[in-house]
Formats: sequence, C-alpha cells, structure tokens
Amino acid sequence: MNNTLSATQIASYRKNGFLILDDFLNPEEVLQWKNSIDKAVSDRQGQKFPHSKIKTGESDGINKDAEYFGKVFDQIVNLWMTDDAVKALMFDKRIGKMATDLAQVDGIRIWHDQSLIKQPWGNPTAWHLDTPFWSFDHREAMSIWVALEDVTLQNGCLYFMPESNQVTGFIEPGIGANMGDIFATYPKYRSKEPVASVIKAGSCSFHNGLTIHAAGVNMTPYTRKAMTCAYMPDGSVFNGKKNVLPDDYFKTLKIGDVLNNEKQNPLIYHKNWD
Ligand SMILES: O=C(O)CCC(=O)C(=O)O
Ligand SMILES: [Fe+2]
Repeated sequence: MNNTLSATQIASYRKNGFLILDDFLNPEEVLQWKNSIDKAVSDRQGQKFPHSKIKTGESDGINKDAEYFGKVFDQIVNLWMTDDAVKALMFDKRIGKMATDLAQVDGIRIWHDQSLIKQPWGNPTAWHLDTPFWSFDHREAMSIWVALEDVTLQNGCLYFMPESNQVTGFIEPGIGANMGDIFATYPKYRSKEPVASVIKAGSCSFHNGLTIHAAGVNMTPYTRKAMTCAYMPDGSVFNGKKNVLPDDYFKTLKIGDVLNNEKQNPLIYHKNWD
C-alpha cells in the first residue's frame, strides 16, 4: 500500500476537495481487496444494511427514486460489520492516518463503508454532495473510493468539481435522475469543467463530502466495482438525521450527542496513537 502523502498532495486536497492517488494498492492487495469484497457482498445476498431487510435498489427513505436509483449502482453498506476480512481492510490504521492528515482533524471514525457496483449499462450518478445526507454536520467529512477494476470514461468514472468544497454547505440538494439538478442550488458550477478520475484497479481517490461530484453512465457490458468508506471526524455530533443509523441506536440519540459508539462508528485512527 502506498500510503504516503506529500505536503503538495495534502495542499491539493485542501484546495480542490479531492485527491487522486495512482497505485494506492499493489497488485497483490488489489486481488485481496477484490476477493474479500466480492465474498462479503455475495454473503449479504443484496441486503443493503446489516440492520434491515431492505435490498439494494429498493426505496430506503434516503434515495426515494428507487426505479432510477436502483440502476445507478448496487449499494451494500457496512460490509465491515458482516465480514471480518473486510473489517480488517476498513480498520487499517494507515488509511485512517491518511484521512486524518487530509482532513486535518485529530482522528477519524468510520461513518459507513459501502461497495458500489455499477452494473453493465448502469445509470449515471447525478451531481451531488455526500455530507448533507449524513447524521452530523462537519466540513471535513470525507470518503475514500478505491477502484477494484479499471475505471474509465466508458464505465462510469467519478468526476469532481474542483474547489466546490469551499462554497457548498449542509443544505440537501438531493440526488435524483437529473444529472444537473444540483446547479439550481450552486449555479456558479453550471459553467465549470469537472475533473474526470480515470484510474486503474488499485488506485483510489479521496473526496470531501462537500465537494460536488458525480459518476458517468456505464456504457460497457461489464461491471464497474468500487469499495468506498465514508469517514467522520472524531468528535462530530448528531444532527437529527437518521441516514444509515439503525433504529435502536437512532432512538437513543439527541441532537448534539457525540457520535462515538465504537460498534457503529469505530475510531480507526487518532493522532494520540502515534
Ligand atoms: O461510485 C459512484 O458512482 C458514486 C460514488 C459516490 O458518490 C461517493 O463515493 O461518494
Ligand atoms: Fe457521493
């Protein structure tokens, strides 16, 4: 694993709201990740969350347009909770330190991981923000997106709007079938050129959850498999949104409570650990 980050890379992430890292995993690690994640996904038999019977592609209260959204990607959330091999990959302190250094926070918790498989002929992922869906408001919440297969302009690579992380906020512009709906909320970006993240299997990107991003249509008869993990800065507090929280935990929370339940949001790295 190439987990070193230069000062230039960190500065680029801070400015642009995303960072592309080629050859993050070596070929052996790519195989290990792919095999572990394939198995973990297959064991879930389409079950989207560990805590509910909802299947990927069904309306889950987060994405309401199930007919369209179900064909954007297969989304299996929190594989770390149901598979020990994936748990070991997601709890890797080296990745936790990378996220912590990029976000310039004291420590990082897993918000949720998710496998994102764009099936052959899968719909595009419309321009959106991540953080406004989540149960805490933090400007440094972010994700890693690891390509498990070569990701191209043809099969649905990610696209980022540089520097949009500096102007967006926590209002939820939504994500639906229309690629450009977000530009009603952020009109300045309607005329900006995005950066396409064309990366090989084993390469990755990090993006701030407030960076405007999207993914293309899959115009190939093959899958586009990615493993992602969303990160919450340690110390983040509950904002009242349910998002991926299970009912029984959600019911115990009051707005302002620190989200530090290790069973739901484990700390994977803290500066004090060094
Ligand atoms: O993989 C995709 O199509 C979209 C991924 C995404 O939006 C994310 O990881 O935040
Ligand atoms: Fe996203």
